[in-house]
Amino acid sequence: MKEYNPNAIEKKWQKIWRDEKTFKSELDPNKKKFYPLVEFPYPSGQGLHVGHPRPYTAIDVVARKRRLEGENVMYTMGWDAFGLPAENYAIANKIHPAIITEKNIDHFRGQMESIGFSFDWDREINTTDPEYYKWTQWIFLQMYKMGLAYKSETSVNWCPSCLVGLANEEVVDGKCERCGADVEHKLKNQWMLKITAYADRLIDDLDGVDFEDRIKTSQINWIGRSHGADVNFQIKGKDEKLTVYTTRPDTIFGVSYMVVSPEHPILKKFKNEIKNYEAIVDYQHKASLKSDFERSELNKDKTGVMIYGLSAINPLNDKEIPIWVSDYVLMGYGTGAIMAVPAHDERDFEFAKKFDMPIVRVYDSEEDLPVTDIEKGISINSDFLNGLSASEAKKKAIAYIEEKGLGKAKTNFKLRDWVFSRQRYWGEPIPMVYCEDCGWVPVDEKDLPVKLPEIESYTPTATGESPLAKIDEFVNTTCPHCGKPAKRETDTMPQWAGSSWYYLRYADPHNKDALASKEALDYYTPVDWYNGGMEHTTLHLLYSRFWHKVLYDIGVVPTKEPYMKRTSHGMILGPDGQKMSKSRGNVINPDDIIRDFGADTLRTYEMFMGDFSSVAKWSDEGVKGCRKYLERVYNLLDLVVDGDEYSKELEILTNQTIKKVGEDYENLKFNTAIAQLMTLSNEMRALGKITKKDFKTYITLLNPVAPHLTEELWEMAGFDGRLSQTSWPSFDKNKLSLDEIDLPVQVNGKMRGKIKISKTASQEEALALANLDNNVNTYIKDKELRKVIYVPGKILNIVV
Ligand code: ANZ
Ligand code: ZN
Repeated sequence: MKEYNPNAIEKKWQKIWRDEKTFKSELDPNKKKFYPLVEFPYPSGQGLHVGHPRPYTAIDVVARKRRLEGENVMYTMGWDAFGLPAENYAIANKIHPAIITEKNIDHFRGQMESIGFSFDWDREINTTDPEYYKWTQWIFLQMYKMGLAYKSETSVNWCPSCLVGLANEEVVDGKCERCGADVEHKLKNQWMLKITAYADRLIDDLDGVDFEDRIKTSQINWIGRSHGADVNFQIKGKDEKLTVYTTRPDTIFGVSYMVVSPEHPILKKFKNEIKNYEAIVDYQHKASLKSDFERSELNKDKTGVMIYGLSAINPLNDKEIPIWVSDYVLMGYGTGAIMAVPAHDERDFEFAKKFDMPIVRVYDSEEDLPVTDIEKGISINSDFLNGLSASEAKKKAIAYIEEKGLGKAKTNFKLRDWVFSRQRYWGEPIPMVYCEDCGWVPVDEKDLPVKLPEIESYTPTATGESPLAKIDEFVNTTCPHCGKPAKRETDTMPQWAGSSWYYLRYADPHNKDALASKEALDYYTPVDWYNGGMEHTTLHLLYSRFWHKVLYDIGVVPTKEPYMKRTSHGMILGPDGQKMSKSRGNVINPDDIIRDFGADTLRTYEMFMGDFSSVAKWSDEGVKGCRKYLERVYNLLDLVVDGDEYSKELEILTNQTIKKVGEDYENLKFNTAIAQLMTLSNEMRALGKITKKDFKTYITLLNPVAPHLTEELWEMAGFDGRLSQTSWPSFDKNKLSLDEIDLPVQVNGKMRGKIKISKTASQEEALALANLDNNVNTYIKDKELRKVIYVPGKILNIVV
């Protein structure tokens, strides 16, 4: 008996796969392609974390299985390498971020190779390579030409510690997602991408893809489409209307006051008419110190100031109502003004309670106020809407408002345009030039890429401008339009840029004339299956779907959607059940697991540790258990005897296992697949000898999870060629369940024993076997059988 030595086996096979290019995929229209994808990592200085291999292994299992099934699998890896950590390290240590990035990439690649992923390394990409970001810039230019990229003076979320503008998505609970500092607001002229122009399609096209429900739901909520109406309220005695956006025009008879946001232009416009203008200015100042998050989700204790000197008229019942200023109404949504219906809106209810405003019910129900559930009650106190359900009333109210010219139906989105400028060095330069005469002019496509210049200091300027602004040779250029001296844009793109289209580049990574050839895109895209973290559902996944649709509209890609299927894995927690972090000291390094137990153990454990889509806690005992299991598999080789058929005793279980493992791998149920394989190996050991065919099938089924060990066993058993080039076993439908049962035998109505017999056996066979059973035999021996009642598969009843 030889000893299982994973370190030697794994290095050996990794070298063979590299030398033989085992996992290379080539465009071949005669073969069915399969394009699985995992999110490419940011190559951080810390190296790979045990969280990374979970999705990579899972999709590697599927990729390896599909290859064995004969599909042309393109499984790839690359580096999303622009970003703040490398730049911050560069600032602190005065080393070019490109140098740090390259070092980190080498480290990551080495670690991944040591886990034995079946990536086609010839397709490796790096978003910081000018040959790559040339195309990121090219896509930006196409968007600019389509009117989807524009400059706008916007209030940006400004992190005073990172000195960088943040996208809304990078602000978590009012704090910078990276460093935790309180985010401030700052006005800046920034490049924006008009993702809102695609909001409807980003929701509607979800119908055509197979994404996990939780992923679809979170995208839909993030985009936040709502249907309602813009309704105009006359300002009393003025030639001016105050327009509100409401999703509940059916509640308009319940309006008891209006509220405008502190930034609403009407305040300045009527400053002379407003009697308490000073108090309002004071309130405006207080509101400016709060974030949107504090003003909305966190806003429990409502504040506000009533406007003296202005009032509004409800267009449906002509009642005069007061107008308030309050910070719970945001300027950036709808029209920045609302009609308040305290009986049926939670926020308005809180406000009305605090300031003692009238509360008028317009839906009849048993519940306490506020009744916000649209299903509850029928309309009351509402004139022509009385008696209707909310959905009927809503339709009727909108029709009425439109007919009378009081407003119009309106769809609104929570989604905002994407702030695309960063005042940082380590990102793709935005390929735009500013000319005094021509304004903003795009760089000629033939002059791409606009490369990042070498610079001395990466520190952003105190004014918040990019470090590139200090490099005269970079900034000063000529206008692509008129040829006069002009200045380059010095902002760079956000980290989300390069990852918005990388899956297209894998199809044809070395192309110099296009982001990928049409032939390659037609063959390989869309991605068949994309797995990634839930935390990327609203950012990366939405951004890349948006870019893809833009490319679809200009005929660059053949499909509307980039990814046909999207799944998400759960996070791996430390052994203490907490999120792994350096400060907690609960971080597990995959290198240590590979050194002590082997890559196949790491892979098996990560697939066995629990339900793939849920969080799972690391367990050292679990790792040891998986290692023991693989040792037992290694020793199965000693049981192998000649034989081209399955052992009779194992035939049913083997067929069941082929079916279950194949289905489970496809459904991300790796833990139950491995449990089934463990059961089969236990049966094999109990039997004491197995045929070559038993063994061959067994190691083929396990191969996607433990590829090195099984490939080695294949070779040791003397099978032909390589396991990775054999084919996936098929099961026999007729051999999935055991035909034999334990048939109860009664003598004179009393249970006397059980016999093992086929469900379809004849009465003669049953009687013969009953005679052979010692216990039954004592009751029927030498007796005359008066009657025999035999129900095949159920019972044998003998009367003597
Ligand atoms: C009257 C009303 C009655 C409302 C009712 C709701 C319930 P969603 O669904 O999120 O789109 N609203 C509109 N603009 C706002 C703003 N700028 N800041 C804060 N709140 C605003 O929400 C739309 C509803 O949010 C609108 O419908 C409006 O209140 C409020 F029983 O109008 B509603
Ligand atoms: Zn010019």
